[in-house]
Amino acid sequence: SKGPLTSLSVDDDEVATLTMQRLPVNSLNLDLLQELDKALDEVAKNKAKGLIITSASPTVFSAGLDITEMHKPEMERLTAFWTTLQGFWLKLFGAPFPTAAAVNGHAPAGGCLIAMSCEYRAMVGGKFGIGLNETALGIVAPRWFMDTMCNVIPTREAELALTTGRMFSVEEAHKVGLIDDIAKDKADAIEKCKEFIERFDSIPPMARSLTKQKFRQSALQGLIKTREADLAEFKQFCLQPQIQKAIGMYIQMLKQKK
Ligand code: CO8
Repeated sequence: SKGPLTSLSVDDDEVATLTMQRLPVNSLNLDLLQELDKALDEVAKNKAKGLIITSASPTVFSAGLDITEMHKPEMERLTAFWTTLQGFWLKLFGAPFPTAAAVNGHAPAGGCLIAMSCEYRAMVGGKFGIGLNETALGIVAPRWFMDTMCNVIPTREAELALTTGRMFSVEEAHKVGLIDDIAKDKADAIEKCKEFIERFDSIPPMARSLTKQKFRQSALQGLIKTREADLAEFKQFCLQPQIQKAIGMYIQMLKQKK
């Protein structure tokens, strides 16, 4: 009964919009990650001028990784899950075309990672949170999550945010530079993203993209060179009995919240 988990459209100005629609919370399971990854190939192939990522939910951009993928996992699927996340991040963070996130709701953990991997973020004002909260859940974000945050906010702020598992309010995120603009609503967020992308209209694309690559090269290489070890570390961490127990309890907690 699962339809497409994303939709991709391109407007008259050749700006592509990728909408995550795995409701209710766009938690990133293997299937959604695979679709997101394919969508990036599609955008590159169609030579869109830039990409905006947003959500079909009015309150959640993405709840981050689907925790159920990490609970009592089947080994082959767990490997595919993490490998797909790595590959998707490499493609998004290193995308040659301009990327922007219209963050129209909560963006914890993996949701924040997607937003931070883009070059620009407009977040809709409201009682939403954005941040890497892994530490608060007793899990350790991989080095490349940290590098992604350090590309957006100062290292000292990133270290403090990660060690405390801090979720930023929209205003706090704006103040520290984790988001670039606060939008009135989703349409305004998309408009702001489009304005960002169109700033490059008069810049030669090749020079633009090579410049971006140089800024991001060390973070990208950091994962490319350690991909196997990163996967092994993730699997080993995930399978520890006390981590399995913590994940199980967290799933229960989320379910009982209402
Ligand atoms: N994974 C799976 N299911 C989820 C997740 C998730 N991340 N988040 C929410 N759900 C489920 C809930 O259990 C609930 O299910 P059900 O309907 O069966 O009860 C349903 O989605 C709706 O959730 P809520 O009622 O909580 O929805 P709200 O709109 O009230 O709140 C939030 C939305 C704010 C997004 C809230 O759901 C939330 O805080 N979710 C958890 C976010 C989170 O902590 N994510 C961390 C994921 S870990 C990660 O991304 C990086 C891990 C790095 C790995 C490193 C290992 C070494």
